[in-house]
Amino acid sequence: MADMTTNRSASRRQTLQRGASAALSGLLSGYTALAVAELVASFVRPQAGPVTAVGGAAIDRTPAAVKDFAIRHFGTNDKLVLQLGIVATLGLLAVLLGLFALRRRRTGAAGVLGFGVLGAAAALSRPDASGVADALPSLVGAVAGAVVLYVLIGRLTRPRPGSERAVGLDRRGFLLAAGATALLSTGAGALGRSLTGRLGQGAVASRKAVRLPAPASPAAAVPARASLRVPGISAFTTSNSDFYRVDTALVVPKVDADGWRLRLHGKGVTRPRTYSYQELLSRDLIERDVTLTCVSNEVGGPYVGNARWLGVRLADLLREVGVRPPSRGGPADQLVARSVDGMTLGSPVEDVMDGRDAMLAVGMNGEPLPFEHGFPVRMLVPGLYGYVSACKWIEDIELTTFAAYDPYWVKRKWAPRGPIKTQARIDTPKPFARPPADTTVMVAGVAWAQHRGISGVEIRIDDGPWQRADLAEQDTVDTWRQWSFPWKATSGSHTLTVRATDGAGQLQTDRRAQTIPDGASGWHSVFVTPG
Ligand SMILES: Nc1nc2c(c(=O)[nH]1)N[C@H]1C(S)=C(S)[C@@H](COP(=O)(O)O)O[C@H]1N2
Ligand SMILES: [Mo]
Repeated sequence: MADMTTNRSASRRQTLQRGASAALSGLLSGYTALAVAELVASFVRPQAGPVTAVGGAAIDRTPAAVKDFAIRHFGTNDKLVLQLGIVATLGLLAVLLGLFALRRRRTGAAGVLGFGVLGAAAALSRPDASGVADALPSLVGAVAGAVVLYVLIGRLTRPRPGSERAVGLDRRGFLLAAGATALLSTGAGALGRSLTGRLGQGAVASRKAVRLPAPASPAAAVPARASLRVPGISAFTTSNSDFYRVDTALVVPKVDADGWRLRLHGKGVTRPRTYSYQELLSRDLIERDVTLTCVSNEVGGPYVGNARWLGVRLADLLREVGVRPPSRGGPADQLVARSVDGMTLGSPVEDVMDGRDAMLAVGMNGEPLPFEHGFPVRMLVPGLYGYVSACKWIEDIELTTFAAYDPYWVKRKWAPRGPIKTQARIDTPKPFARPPADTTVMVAGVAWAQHRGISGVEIRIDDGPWQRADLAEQDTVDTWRQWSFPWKATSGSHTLTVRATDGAGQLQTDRRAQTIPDGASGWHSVFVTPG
């Protein structure tokens, strides 16, 4: 009796061990597949790796509302969250495949190959896919993963030497094989990573070598009184490291400026041509302060920043190649910019050529563009949200019509035209702050209505009357404007609300709108409890 119990618990322990080992085999198979894929991708194209390709495909297929939610809640971490989600999902699937392979070894291994085919399909479907070679990382990785699963599961089901049982657990053999797999895969992954890192070095060197010329048309110094000395207010000029980043790129494109070309062509372009980076640098450059805003910025949100940009006036280039705006009879009303990663953004030709400082920017706050912000060249159109104007890593400009072509975001239900809505934001005090009561609390923030300017900001305490805030000096109509309001804070809970009036005298609407399809509107409020 006692003997039977021991036997039963021993066999249960062995079943558990086999299950755990099978799960581990599945994980190691997935790990090997990804590591080998990473190594192969370093030869093909880093972006062709399965996690990046599947992630990119997922981003493109994410409904606008979900994407908006992700940007809002994870901010610039949205991509990290996505990639971790993909890896966690793959891990789970790998464990299941491992357990399944214990019963059906061949079919389990074939399952790994199946996932490889899916990864390859995702890679080939990317807009920046370079050709069939993009399928290789997923396929080769999957073959390696399938072999690993087949061999490891074999160790679990092979007759144990000296055992009477038909199948048993060759523990030593399994652990040796598993250890070797882990080691080799880690080596392959690390090698892939370092090779990929080296790939970007040409681009890094080309950026280091850039000497930005002095602008032919410099910006005036930022007026000293454009910056208020209030603790907690946004800096008037946003540093490059603090500048928000919004894009769909899971891997930041590292473009070598020396090989970079910009093609300019399309409807009404009588002399299509291509520009090199040096050709752009040797032209007359303009330097301008411009505040950039994302259409996904909620009321009170962080996706807005102000920088000093250096670049080529885009309207000049367009005129040189024969483009006329629609108001002068030009046949194209939409300018579609395309980036090296296949993003497309469309701007109204009329806006670009109406005299505002639309530019192809090469410099940001005195430096060549950072890679994250579009090196070597990006577009900027003051007054338009980023998604219809601010193409980073630009390589192609095509003149077309709004009727003929929907760019990336428009295909995903965002509005074809995106002029920036007037907004004001309270930077300080922060929501739920508890400043000392019966003191003067400085309420302060920024307001923006690019290309129209800000002529007034008002504050309301609870349901009280609107009161004028003090405005800092305006830099230009294309920049945000700081404001402050000394508030005699009384104890209790209070809601502070802000609203702005643009340069044309138009009061900011209180109508609440979500970010989709053409930008959030409504007044920003902050709830505080002095005490
Ligand atoms: N190539 C590329 N350019 C892009 C995007 C993108 O996803 N890819 N996003 C646009 C959007 S929505 C915005 S708001 C701005 C943000 O620019 P920033 O990241 O430099 O702040 O870039 C624009 N240019
Ligand atoms: Mo955006």
